[in-house]
Amino acid sequence: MQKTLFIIKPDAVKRHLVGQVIDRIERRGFTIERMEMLTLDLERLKKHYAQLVDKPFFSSITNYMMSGPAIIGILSGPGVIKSWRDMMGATNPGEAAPGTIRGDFATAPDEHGIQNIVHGSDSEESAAREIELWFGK
Ligand code: DAT
Ligand code: MG
Repeated sequence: MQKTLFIIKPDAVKRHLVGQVIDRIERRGFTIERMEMLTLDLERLKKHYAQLVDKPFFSSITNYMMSGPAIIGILSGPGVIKSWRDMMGATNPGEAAPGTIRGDFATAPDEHGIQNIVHGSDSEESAAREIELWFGK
């Protein structure tokens, strides 16, 4: 059974969208294996987004991701990595299709950068790495 890390980001928590996102997860039939609310820390965010630390917008990502509590957890289900990414939609909300979480709920990028509601691991390797980073072995 495949597993993936998911995050419901601080903008979604502030905008009271947690229930609607979890509703979509459950309707799709994924199992929530772990789930907790916490304010993400810079040290682990640097590891989580290791491929982006050198980008000019990296501080906008960490400011956003630490701007309030987030929901972080583990989903399991057949093909959950790609399936959850499909449900999330494109990274830039302006390009995310209607019917996707980002397409339906995310706000347009502004001077604070991209705020796009949810995270999902992008491969089996990322999923294993991210699950260990946030939840341990
Ligand atoms: P995704 O979250 O779809 O996996 P990613 O891993 O490439 O996308 O990037 C992680 C987050 O960083 C993304 O959700 C929003 C932010 N981000 C990515 N590319 C960006 C860009 N060009 N400008 C501003 N923020 C960006
Ligand atoms: Mg990513």
